[in-house]
Amino acid sequence: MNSGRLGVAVIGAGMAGRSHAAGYRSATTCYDAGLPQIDLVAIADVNQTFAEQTARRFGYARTESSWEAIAEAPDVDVVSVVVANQLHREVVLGLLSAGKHVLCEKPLAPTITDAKAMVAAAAAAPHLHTGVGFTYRRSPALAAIKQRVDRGEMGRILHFNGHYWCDYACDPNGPMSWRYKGGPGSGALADIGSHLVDLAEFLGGPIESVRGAVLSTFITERARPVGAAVGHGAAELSDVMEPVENEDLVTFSACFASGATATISASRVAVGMANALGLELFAEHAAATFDLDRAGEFSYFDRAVTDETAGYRTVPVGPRHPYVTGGFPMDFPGVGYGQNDLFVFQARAFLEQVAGLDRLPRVPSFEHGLRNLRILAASAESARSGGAEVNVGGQP
Ligand code: SOE
Repeated sequence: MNSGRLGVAVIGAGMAGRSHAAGYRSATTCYDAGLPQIDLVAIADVNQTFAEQTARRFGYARTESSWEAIAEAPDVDVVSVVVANQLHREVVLGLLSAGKHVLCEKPLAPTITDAKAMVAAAAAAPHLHTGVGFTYRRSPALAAIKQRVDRGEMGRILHFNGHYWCDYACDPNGPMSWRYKGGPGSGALADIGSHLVDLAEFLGGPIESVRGAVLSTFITERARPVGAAVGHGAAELSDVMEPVENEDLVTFSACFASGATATISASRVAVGMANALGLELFAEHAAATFDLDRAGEFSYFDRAVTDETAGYRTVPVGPRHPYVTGGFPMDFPGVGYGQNDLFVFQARAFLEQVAGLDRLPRVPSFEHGLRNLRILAASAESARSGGAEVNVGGQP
């Protein structure tokens, strides 16, 4: 790496790949100077049409048709891996071997065995930065709630309740894609539940065990698309039906090491809820709630307020809160932001990490990604055993 320059590439030009590509481009303009020169070098995808559309749209210099071409590119230093979960291990290990810094999308891998190999490869290359793309922790509102937890102002955490409800799988005529492949726990639990599990630990600390899990699959087969299916999109369908191998809905409880409890539900069949993430955090002295549909604010209840103004109050996100000052062009209180901004803050944090600046919270490590998978595995195991309590540490 030339210390005065970082070359960036994104492998995968689907929905999330485009978000990473846009994030790196915007990361060069948010916050003050300090980053070295960032060159948007390449977008790689086996589908050259997708790669070219994304490269042109977000200003990347060229396209590649394979991850190997990115690994071999001397002008690439930082790579986002945004392909199907089943490909994460092969691609990430190849990039690390080629000396690239790697930000891998969540979940880290489809299996704990794969994730352990990725953790080992990262540990064997301590000069390279690696991380997992849990973007919701970049929400200024959630980061602000986390600050109050960490300062002890809320007191002992008692209960985290979270939901992440999508409806991308509601349509039985939705095409088969990688999201519907893999064993129990690789569906809604891995795809969207992994975000919620990350937020539960982000706010509540380590989760020790899972119990009462139920995995449900309502649409059991889907038609293979004629062409490529991108993200959650529709596609022309063939007449070949394939079995859905994982869950549409998951609910479970979890026990934090602190003694607190989490109640979690993740669904990809929550009709009408395209991307509804919300949580409530109840503690000894206070409580906080967040709704992604109103991402520019959070609500807060403080037991110390006993006069006639007692009650939940709406806190508009603003310059006092993380990521806002310098991150948004307009940074006054109540400024709105969306999910795409979270990819900007994530990209900025990773670029700063690689550049040795470290002014933003680091991206979660591969070890954290492995831990996240162990909790998902414990949830799937709890479901297999009729809701029995399963220790996270007990996962292989
Ligand atoms: C956030 O972008 C997210 O949860 C993705 O991580 C999932 O893969 C997608 O299915 C829904 O949106």
